[in-house]
Amino acid sequence: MRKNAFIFTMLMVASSLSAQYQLPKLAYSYSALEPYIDSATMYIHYNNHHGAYTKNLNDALAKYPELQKKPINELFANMDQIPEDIETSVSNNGGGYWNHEFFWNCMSPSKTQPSIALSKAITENFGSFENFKKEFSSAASTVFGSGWAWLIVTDSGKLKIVKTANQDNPLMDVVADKGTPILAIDVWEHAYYLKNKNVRSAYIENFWQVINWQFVSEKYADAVKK
Ligand code: MN3
Repeated sequence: MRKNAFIFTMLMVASSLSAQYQLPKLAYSYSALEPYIDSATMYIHYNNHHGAYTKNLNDALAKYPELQKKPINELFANMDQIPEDIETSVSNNGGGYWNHEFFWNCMSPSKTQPSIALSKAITENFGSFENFKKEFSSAASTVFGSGWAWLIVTDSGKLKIVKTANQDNPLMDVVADKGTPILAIDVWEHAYYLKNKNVRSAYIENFWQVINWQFVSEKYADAVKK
């Protein structure tokens, strides 16, 4: 593992010299979310999966310096302006790059609580926190195949639970339910198969134990300010 990690790091350093996007640092160790999220899954998910999305995004954009310079949110908001030959790569790898950084930030080994403003919004939109938990878990368990479940703030400032396929996200203008993400769960099998095998519901239940409510509350505050 150590030798591989070293080689991987050197490869990332080499490829990042001319590249805009770099694998963002994790705020906690691979084992920090144990026993809810296991360290083997964290290691592979972060280094291999997130690492590959980052590298492939840079490779796709290498041909188009003008796109390389744009903030990724701008690319997501104007997917029809992406050249056809890299359109799929930008949604898969650009999405994979952004979604995973967001997802790591949605989790924390520290116990946190939703802010008063977010708690109030959850009760207003979903009736109760328990009901919100039920609806979010149900969305996450019913994503067919690979994808994500999200809690977003819509343009009208409402909270909404939505799902996306593959690495699409609610910032992309091509998805059905657009908005500002404030919470996400990755329900690709690579996110849970090592620990939970085919039992996605066990993984979802564990996710509730590690949600970084401080981060989610900050995202909520930013989104309603807009
Ligand atoms: Mn993933």
